[in-house]
Formats: sequence, structure tokens, C-alpha cells
Amino acid sequence: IIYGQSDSIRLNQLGYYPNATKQIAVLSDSAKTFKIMTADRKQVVFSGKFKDGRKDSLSGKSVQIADFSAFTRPGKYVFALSKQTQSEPFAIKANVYRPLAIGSLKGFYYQRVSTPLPAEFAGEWARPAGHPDTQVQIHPSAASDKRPKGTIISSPGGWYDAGDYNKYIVNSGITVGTLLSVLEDFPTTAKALKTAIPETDNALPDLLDETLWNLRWMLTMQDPNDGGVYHKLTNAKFDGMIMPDKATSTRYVVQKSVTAALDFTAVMAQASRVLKPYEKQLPGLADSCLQAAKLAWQWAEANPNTLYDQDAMNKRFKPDVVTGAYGDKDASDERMWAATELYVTTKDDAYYKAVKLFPDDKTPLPSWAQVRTLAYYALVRNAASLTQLGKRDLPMVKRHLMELADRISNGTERQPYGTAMGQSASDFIWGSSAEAANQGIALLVAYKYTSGPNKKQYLRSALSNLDYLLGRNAIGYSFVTGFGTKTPLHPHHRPSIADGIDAPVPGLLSGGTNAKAAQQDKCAGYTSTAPDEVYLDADCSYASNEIAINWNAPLVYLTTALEALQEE
Ligand code: 9MR
Repeated sequence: IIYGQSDSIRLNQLGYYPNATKQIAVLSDSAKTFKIMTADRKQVVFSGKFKDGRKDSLSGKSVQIADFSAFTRPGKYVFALSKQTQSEPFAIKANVYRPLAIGSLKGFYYQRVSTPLPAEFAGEWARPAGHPDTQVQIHPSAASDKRPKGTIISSPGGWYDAGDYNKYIVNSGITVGTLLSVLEDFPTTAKALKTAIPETDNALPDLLDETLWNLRWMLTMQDPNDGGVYHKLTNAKFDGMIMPDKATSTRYVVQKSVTAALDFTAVMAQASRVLKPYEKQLPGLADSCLQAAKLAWQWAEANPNTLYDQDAMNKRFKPDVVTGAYGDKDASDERMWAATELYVTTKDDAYYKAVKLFPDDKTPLPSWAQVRTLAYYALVRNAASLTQLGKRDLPMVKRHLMELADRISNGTERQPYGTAMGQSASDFIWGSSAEAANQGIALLVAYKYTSGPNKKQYLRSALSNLDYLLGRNAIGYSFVTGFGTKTPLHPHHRPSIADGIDAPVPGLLSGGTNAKAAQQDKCAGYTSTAPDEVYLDADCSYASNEIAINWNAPLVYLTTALEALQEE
């Protein structure tokens, strides 16, 4: 008897809530019946029939869905098609994703810059401090600064962006905004997440302590002389596959950009609001954040066309900077987000009037480059405290959010793996795992703050995307390191590669399936060209198997929110 996980079985590898929809996908066109057995395989607890067969139109494969939602008894089980074809054990239980909510938040701790990670908190992934960032040069691209030539600035802390060791304001924006939103939307569950970090015993929630590690760094990226914000703090080139403390190339801040200033504005304004109740523990910080937000906003208003164009920059200034660009040709969505967060925090109608909130009917799915919808989130989550002006627009904001949620959730049932994610080949881009998680957020915000007829479906579809992330997908991977039975072992993550430990740093979300990955990273070993199957668990695969803070943050949101809503 082979008890190993059969390659054709695709399940949420962590398990299911007792009363939730429970589905497992099987790559097959002829399976008739299935069984759920106790994990010791002594007892059959549920037998079911496959209903419909489906075709995954992207890969051409046949898929059948086993639904055992009717079985609700907590325990440890395996899924069995036959004696030979069985899954690894999974759980049915309350709070089944709590360890993942904690683990994905803990992932940020492992990304901390300028501090050692002692074994007490980091376990076997303990490492010395990397990148003090107390001696940072101002790159010639930022020479228009009023700062005297040769000025050295100090900009320590923050998180490493991803598998590389650089720090980028634009990507920090959506990341910190998303983490603060967990606290705004699901405060009770969020505050109870204990990640065993050095600050765990202080009076702040660990989620806030962790977020402050990056927020404080962001504050140092603002030039106090004019309010502008440097686009990034970076090496000129990516480091080799070495540990952080061995990576000692010159660090620069590069030119200021309008997108950095506006994302910074949004996050600082939101932080000011979220930090206010902690005035006693963090005297003055909420006010400093708001002050910084206003200054950055003014700079952005005075410099609306200062987009970050790395190629253009490299034509004019040396050394060439070839690390992540986070370039963006359009700052209008960043401006909407910034103005809205300032408005929500200050209640000053002038900010609200500064932008056109509904330039068209669209409600784009958030990503680092597209933050319009984060403005809509901010309005609905703070609906009660808005001025008349904002209240007047709430019905319109909600219509936009429901349109987005309907678009994401419609068809979930018919999707080959039964997930909202993957209904369109265009879902499978660089960082597709975060597409799935951000779809989840859009659904849960609509679930929480609107009252349309499809609300139940929003919640179910959000859960289906967590099923996607944890293994019910075309390739059968759980995309989170250390969480599941088939998980990335070789992420493009410098510490995981260089630390000499077999297991990668845990709790990190791999970017995941990316239709164009093979062309983008040219890593050898991809075995499929089907958009939902292009993934390679190899460390050269930075286009399908890197990790990044803006991918982990929506995973923290999705898991924490689902934990909060599990009884609904
Ligand atoms: O997440 C980014 C993705 O949307 C872009 O297509 C890609 C190429 O520009 O860059 C990704 O961001 C990377 C960043 O530029 C540098 N650090 C690692 C990030 C994740 O791969």
C-alpha cells in the first residue's frame, strides 16, 4: 500500500473549518467515488460521489471535484480514491489557519534589516544583523536635493523587500497599508496574533510592533528639508547569494519620486489613525506620522510628474542602478489613495476634493502599481466617521466594491479547481499568489462592509482562494514555505539559499505560478507552458519562486480575516 500523497490529489494541505465548504480536486476523468478516512486509515468516516467532470482549459487536463462539506466532525483525516491513491493527512478543526496567520506575520520578522535575529526568536534561522544602513550615500540622481554634496544619511531598519536585500518605498506602501488594514478590519483577531518577537511582551499587538519596524524606516526616507521621499534604498546591483551580514556593497538612496511620496503619504496618514489609541506607549508618533504625510503630500502636489523611470535615470547618472524599479507611469491612483487616507484621518474636506474618486467605473484589483481601490477600502472601513461629503459618496463606493467582488467570485463554482483564482489566464502573472490573496481581501472587504445579495458567496470565494494558495491548484503546491506537505523548498530568497539550513525560512509566500516565468528568469527546468502550471521550485526561478513583503501582507490579511469570520 502506498500511503504517500498521490500527485493527482489537490487539497488544502492544512485542512478545513468544520462547517465550511470542503473540496478536493483530483486530476482524473473517471473517478467515481471517494472516501474520507481517519488519519490512521482504520475507519471510513465519509463516502462520496464525484459530481461533475471539468476541463482545465489552460492545461487541457480533466479535473473532478470531491465535495465533503457535509462532513463536519473535527479530526485528522486522509482523502482516499483507492488503497494506492491517498492524500497526506489534513485537519478538520476550528482555528485551522491560525498558525498560518501567525506564521505569515512572523515571516516579516525574518525579513528585518539592521538587527540580529537571535535563536530565541528565530530558531534555527538565527542570523547576525545585516545592513546597518547608517551610512547611506545620496545617489547622484538625487543631487537636486538641498542637502550638501557628500551628505551621508542614516536610514536603518525596515524589511528586506523580497529575496533581495533592498528596501523600496512603493512596495512598502501597499505592504504596510495592508497590515494596518488587518488591524482596522479585524482588530480582535489581529491583536491576538502572537509571533514571539522581541517586542511580544510590550503593550502593543505584535502585528503593530512588526509593522512599526518598517514604518519607522519609511520615516527616515523623507527628506525633512522638502518633504520628498526617496524612491528606494538600494545597492547599485543585486547581491550574490550570500547572507545579509556578508552583503556590504555601498548603499544609496536614489531620486525622490511622486509615487513614493504618495504611497508614503497614504501609509503615514493611515498609521496616524491606527496609532492614536497607543499614544501612551508611543508618545507623539501618531502626530509625527500625520505631519510627515502632509509634508509628503505637499511635495507630491508640487512635483506631480516626478515619476521613477530607472532607465532614464541610468542614462544621466552613474553608477547605474539595476535593482527592482517599481516604476509606474501613472500616479493618479496613488494620489487617490493618499488624498483619501489624509481625508479619513483629518476629516479635512480639502483632501477629499483634491481628487476625482470615480474617474471611471473601474475598481481595479490592488497591487503595488495600482492602489486606487485601497482608497475605496479606506472609505468603507471608516464610513461612520466621514464628513457629509464622504458619506454622500458611500453608496457609489460600495457599488464599486461589489462590482469587484462579483467579478472575482462569479464562476468560482465552475472554475476547474473550484477557486475564484484562476478563472482567467491573466491571473497567472509575476506574484500570482498575491493576486489570489488580494482577490481574497477584495471579497472580504465587500463581505464586511457592503450588504448585497452575494455576500455569502464572497466569503466562500475568499476561502476558496486560501484553498488555492494551500494546494488546491493546478500544480498541487502549497505556496507558503513550511506550511503544508508539498511546499517550496528552494525559494529565490538569499537567506534561505545561503544559511546552510535545509528548510527555507518559514511563513513566506512564494510568488507562484507565472505564465511568463521561463522567459523572464530563464531558469532551466520548467516543465509546462500552460499558464496555470508554470512554476519551478528552484532558487534561480525569481519570476515564479521569489518571496516578497507585498505578497506576504495579503496572506496575513486573508488568514486573519478568515479566522475572524470562521463561524459565519
Ligand atoms: O513584484 C514585482 C513584479 O510585479 C514585477 O513584474 C517584477 C519585475 O519588475 O518585479 C517584482 O518585484 C521585485 C522587485 O522589483 C525587486 N525585489 C523582488 C521583487 C519580487 O520579485
